[in-house]
Amino acid sequence: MYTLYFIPSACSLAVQVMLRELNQAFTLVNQQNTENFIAVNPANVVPTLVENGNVYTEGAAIMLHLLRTHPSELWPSSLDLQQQTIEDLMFANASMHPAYGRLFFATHAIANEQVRQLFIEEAAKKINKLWQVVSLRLKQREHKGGYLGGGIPGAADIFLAVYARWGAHFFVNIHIPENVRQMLDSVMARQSFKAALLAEESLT
Ligand SMILES: N[C@@H](CCC(=O)N[C@@H](CS)C(=O)NCC(=O)O)C(=O)O
Repeated sequence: MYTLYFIPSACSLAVQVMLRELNQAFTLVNQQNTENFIAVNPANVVPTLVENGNVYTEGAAIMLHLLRTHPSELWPSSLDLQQQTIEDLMFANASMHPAYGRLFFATHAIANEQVRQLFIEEAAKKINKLWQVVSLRLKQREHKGGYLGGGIPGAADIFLAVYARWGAHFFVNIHIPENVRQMLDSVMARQSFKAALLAEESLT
């Protein structure tokens, strides 16, 4: 059985949604209430997943581990589609996640209000460009279903839905194209996503 350390609304939410999509049992632990969490993950970040004494870190790597350990249509058999799945996952985790991360960084690290807002607006421009890339990828794959992962949300779709929620914390215009908005809304409307949010809430 898995143990997932989380911070409310953080990227760990995506791993919890994936565990639910794959019908895996898990215990949820709020990292903010965990003494000496650094002993579990020296990087002191979530998601951190533990199973049978093995500690798994790095959101994208955790997703790949789950996809390959628990066979489902979310992990395609063809090498080409696996490559696409990995590329989408890395795009979400290594491009979109850090782009949103700059908004949080500015909020915590820049004391001057004007400078902070300028920084946030610049960061939002980059985020908007990345959402355009998602929009293009979705258009190119329209015939396969409404998600990057095809007819069912894949790891990248789930991560993107989690990041998109973060925009509401900032006073800046983040433009999410309509076809992406629809995809994100479908992910958030899934039972797995709603249950994951409720589970976090109950431990917060
Ligand atoms: N490269 C890591 C980054 C994880 C990360 O930044 N997690 C954030 C939440 S989204 C976190 O734990 N922040 C708490 C902190 O930095 O103290 C990954 O992709 O898993």
